[in-house]
Amino acid sequence: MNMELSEKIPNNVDLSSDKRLQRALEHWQPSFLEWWKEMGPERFQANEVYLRTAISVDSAGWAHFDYVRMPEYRWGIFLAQPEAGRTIGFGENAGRPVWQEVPGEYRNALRRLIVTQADTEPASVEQQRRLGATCPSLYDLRNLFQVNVEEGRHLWAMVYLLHAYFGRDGREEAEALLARRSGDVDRPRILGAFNAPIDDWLSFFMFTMFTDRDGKYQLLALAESGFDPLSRTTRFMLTEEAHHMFVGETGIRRIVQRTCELMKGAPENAAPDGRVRRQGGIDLDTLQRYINHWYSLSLDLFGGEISSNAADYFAAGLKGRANEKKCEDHLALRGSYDMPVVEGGAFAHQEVPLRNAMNEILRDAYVEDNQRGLDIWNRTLAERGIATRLVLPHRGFNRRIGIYAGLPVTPDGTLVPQEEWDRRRDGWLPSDADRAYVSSLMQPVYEPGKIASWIAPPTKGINNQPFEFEYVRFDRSPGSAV
Ligand code: BYC
Repeated sequence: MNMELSEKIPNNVDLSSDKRLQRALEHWQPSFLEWWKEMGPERFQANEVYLRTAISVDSAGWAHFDYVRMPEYRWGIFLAQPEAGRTIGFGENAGRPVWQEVPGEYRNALRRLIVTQADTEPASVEQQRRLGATCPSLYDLRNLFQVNVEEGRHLWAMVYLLHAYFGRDGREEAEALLARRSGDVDRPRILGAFNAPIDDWLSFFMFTMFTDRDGKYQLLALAESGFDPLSRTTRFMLTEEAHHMFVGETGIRRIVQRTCELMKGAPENAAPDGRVRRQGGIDLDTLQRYINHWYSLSLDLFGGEISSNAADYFAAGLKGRANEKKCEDHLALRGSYDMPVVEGGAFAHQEVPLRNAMNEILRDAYVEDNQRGLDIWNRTLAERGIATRLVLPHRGFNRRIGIYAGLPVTPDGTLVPQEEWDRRRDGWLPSDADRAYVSSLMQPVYEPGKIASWIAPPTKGINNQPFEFEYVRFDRSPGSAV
């Protein structure tokens, strides 16, 4: 499987042997670039950015680092190596050879899964397009752009599948992916969490921690797919996704570290918030409210707890569990899922057939993974002698999708009267005042080696470069714009 890196569209799918497909994608490419220039990062398209680019799909070192102007990034089509003799791993078709073409009876379901996944990629770039104006350091600015170009590449990955396997309606879907806009009333992005702008860096780090992690779990489930091209493309996407969560997890950890420094000397957590804010930091209460918001929003992205769609996807062998190989019963016909449901105003238990609980099983793995991140942040607090701990709110808190949607559940999982929930809301979720405060902190720092007041520098830089490295080059001549 050669990497064709010098081609107009870099790829490892031997694109030049299929002239029709190559032409169709070369036709889509200028539309993509137009979209990128219109909806991609504002202002920084001409700057050279120290980015990594895929040069091989092997697990050992696929990344090549160099200065690139974003519109010249080598977006391409890269699939993980095929596994010889791979068979479908779960559902009614388990044990049969994987599909190399779309099976007719699953065409609509597969297209829908691919389009939903694809739609999130450009949506996130659109949401984040203004963040460059307020970056806390050049290191962070570079990480933002790395995330953005890779989301662009993930769009390419899905568009390749649509073009190569879904004929005319695939091509139409690919066009539509460039026509929808995050937050647009008439043509919004498909999933809720991808329609609100991300205008401050605290939200960006929360997004890359919690929302990108949903991406990880959806990709893990699709990597199990019996449709082999989908499995192979998502497997490679996962290698890129890891950096996005690193950005979120370490970003928040650095904020926690800075907050601890500002709390130093405060009697054990005694009303430290005023003190932290007075020094230009982000207090732990505010951090907790942002966690509550972004975590609950991201939980919604897994779909309903009890879902016949998910059961159908599983039965067909299209979308599995994360790491299906480690599960015992690949038919998922035995046993049931003990689902906490709300009945008559109180929590009760319902036995749900396993296949109908697939969204929830995936969400379970996601929750556990998030907890590992919180444990790391809490270690930072403990090591610095701070007694407060950051926590994940209850799954029923602040939900808009699924069986808990709209229920007045508190972060600790108590059902309270709606008016009480409304009254206490600003203690649990970012208030207008919180947002205004966080927004007031967002002053850009573009000098190498400098950093904003509310976040600590990273312990090491990118690709063994120091923090002081010029990760984004500016024309510093007098009179030049950024
Ligand atoms: N918002 O059975 P249900 C990422 C709809 S993120 C709006 O509960 P299902 C990334 C649903 O369409 C990962 N609508 O749900 C992260 C259905 O509509 P119909 C993206 C929603 O179908 C950061 C109805 O409710 N990947 O990669 O089992 C940066 C009932 O459906 C929502 C994927 O999403 C919602 N949140 O599951 C960049 C993977 N949830 O049929 C990138 C592909 C549900 O009544 N998608 N609905 O009209 C899927 O696997 C599934 O479509 C979902 C929903 C998990 C999203």
